[in-house]
Amino acid sequence: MQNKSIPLEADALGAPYPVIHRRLLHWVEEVAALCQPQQIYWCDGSPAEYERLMAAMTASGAAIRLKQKSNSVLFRSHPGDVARIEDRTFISTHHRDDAGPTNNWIAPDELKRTMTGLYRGCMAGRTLYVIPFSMGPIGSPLAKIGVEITDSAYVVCNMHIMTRVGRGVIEALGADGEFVPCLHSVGAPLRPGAADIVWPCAPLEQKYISHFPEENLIWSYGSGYGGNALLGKKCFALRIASAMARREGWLAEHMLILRLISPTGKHYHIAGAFPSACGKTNLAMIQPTLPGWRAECIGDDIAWTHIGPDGRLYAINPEAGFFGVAPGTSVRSNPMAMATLRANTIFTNCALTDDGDVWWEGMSPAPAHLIDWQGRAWHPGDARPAAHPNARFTVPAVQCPVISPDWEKPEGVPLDIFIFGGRRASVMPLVIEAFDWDHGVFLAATASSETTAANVGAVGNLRRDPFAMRPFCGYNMADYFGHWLAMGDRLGDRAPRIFYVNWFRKSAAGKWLWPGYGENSRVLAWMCDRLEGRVGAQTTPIGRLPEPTDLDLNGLALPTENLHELLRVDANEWQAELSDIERHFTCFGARLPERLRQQVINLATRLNTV
Ligand code: OXD
Ligand code: MN
Repeated sequence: MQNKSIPLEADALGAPYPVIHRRLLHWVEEVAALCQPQQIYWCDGSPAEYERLMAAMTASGAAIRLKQKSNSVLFRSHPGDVARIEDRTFISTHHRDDAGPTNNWIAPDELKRTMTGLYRGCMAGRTLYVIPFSMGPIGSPLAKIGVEITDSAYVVCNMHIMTRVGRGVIEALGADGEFVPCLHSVGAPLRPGAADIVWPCAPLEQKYISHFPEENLIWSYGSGYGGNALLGKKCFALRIASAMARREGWLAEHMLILRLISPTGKHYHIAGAFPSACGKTNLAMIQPTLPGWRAECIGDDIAWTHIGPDGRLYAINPEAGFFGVAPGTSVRSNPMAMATLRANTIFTNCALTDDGDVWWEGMSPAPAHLIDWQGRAWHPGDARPAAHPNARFTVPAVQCPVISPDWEKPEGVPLDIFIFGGRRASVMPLVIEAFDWDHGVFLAATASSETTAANVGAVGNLRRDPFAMRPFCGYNMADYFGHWLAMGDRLGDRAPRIFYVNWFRKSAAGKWLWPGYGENSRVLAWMCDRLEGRVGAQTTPIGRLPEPTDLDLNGLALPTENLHELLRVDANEWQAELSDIERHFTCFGARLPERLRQQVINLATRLNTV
């Protein structure tokens, strides 16, 4: 370590670069006094720093170097620390109603008291790392700064990839710039002389992922898993940022951003919200199969959007890397992701091959022997998966072969289309075009999806996941719907067009009806052609759908009955859906915007008049 053991009382707490921000220095001092680390280390974000930390983690056995991928490593987490934990995630506001019915709530005083008790002495024997980071390119008018304190070198290395870390951020902060303090500890103090374990963390009941949106503050304790520990991502860029965005008149969304380029060279910018592990990364890196169409990736998980000087909505990807789900990623499903992962990647909870590479379910036929994600021998046919279903890769976005040359444009890209969706085996057709903005907000507010392994809990249960933001909205979801309606009013006729998709509909025999992946470009092209008024649609009670002949299916051997089923709107199924939507909205009580109540009435009327 370069700036090793530094006494806590040292001026400026041992930062290797000038820090003139008194509030930041005070906060670091305060946290150090509470958490009692052995030393403090200020990150500079340099490749040398990454290499030193990785070398130390490799030497300790926490990281395994991969022989087949340059500068890449595999980590294996504790088996109880593999995913986000929504049950242990809190939005702590003074009034419970301000967190709303979709969030867990504990009053700030009580939560801080409990967590202060946990933080006391929690970094004993460990290093306190200070990570100054920027969400968005440093200096972009849309970027925001955070400082994460953590006792995990794994977190530091992941933050290097996922955000812009270091000295430049401290310079941008100056003496009194705004930053979001993000405090993280794995919650596993080391007694003097005790050996560390490979993946330190705290038991489930001591894990807390806490947000104080009224003071832009994040406290996370007990988990080293990405979504709980890389605090720039879900905690800052979604939960805290969504609350900031409402106050300041913009949107922080769980969305990929892509640029689709038509055969005539016209650019369409599309932002798409899908729940975790529902194919955002695949769509973000889509390779269109439709002749002449091309796509560039701008982001795969988060979009911050602002109304620009021309009245249009502009989006940036605040992240610098991809923290993607590995299982299911293959040369067929996402060749661009596979190419992105060729080097400089942190893999977590993947299986290890005998020749020193990673493997996961869905990548290729299983090798005859592997070491599974828990370090045990594995053979094809074993009952348990070799990689954890939520195994992840962390990789720099710039390595993506189809990253857009404009992905770091400080002012962002102007959005033409919003897509919402989820994973549903039935009921929801392949694509719906909203009648107007309010109807689009209604489609998004009632989005539903089967749960995935990205959260600890049951997989495959259908739940409403409004805007794919249920786990990430930092305030009352009913107010969030209202904010979207208000943004639509401000955007007027410059608002992006809204669509809803479902790539995951199945036949009665349980087979996928739509091939997905690159073929999704056919649906995207229909959307773009709708914008241009070049292609038709049929009006149904639930929105506008393509007629079978409106989709360009040239070269795709799609059975006619599949297409029919993909575009079928079943009146009985939709009556049941309507009742479920009414139940879903009930939990928001009087806070639900009247305009969404009206949408329910409109849908009921349309269903009853067919
Ligand atoms: C993610 C998630 O990691 O949504 O992006 O869980
Ligand atoms: Mn996500």
